[in-house]
Amino acid sequence: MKRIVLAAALVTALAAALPALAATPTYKGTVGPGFTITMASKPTKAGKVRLVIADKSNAHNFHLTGPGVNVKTSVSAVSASTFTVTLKKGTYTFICDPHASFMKGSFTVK
Ligand SMILES: [Cu+2]
Repeated sequence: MKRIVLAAALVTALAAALPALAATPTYKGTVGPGFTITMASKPTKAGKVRLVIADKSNAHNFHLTGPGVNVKTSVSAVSASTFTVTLKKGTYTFICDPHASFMKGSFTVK
């Protein structure tokens, strides 16, 4: 009987932990192939997020900076990259480094 209670407790603990692991929200960013840089949707809450970046040009990159975060793709490569970052309260900016004056965007985390 004790064993059954223990097993039930373990299942309950796993069931509680799994959704938390699976719940890392994913956000998609795209740069290129033209002179565009976008995020399909933007994070608004602090915490861990997964960024899936499609860098579709060898003339542009996707560079995200903000509190505690500085990740980027290569300018010279066409790539698909995934970054897991922890966002804090503040403003984050994503740019293409060679064309930062006009290829840019931002979002604010509260
Ligand atoms: Cu660019």
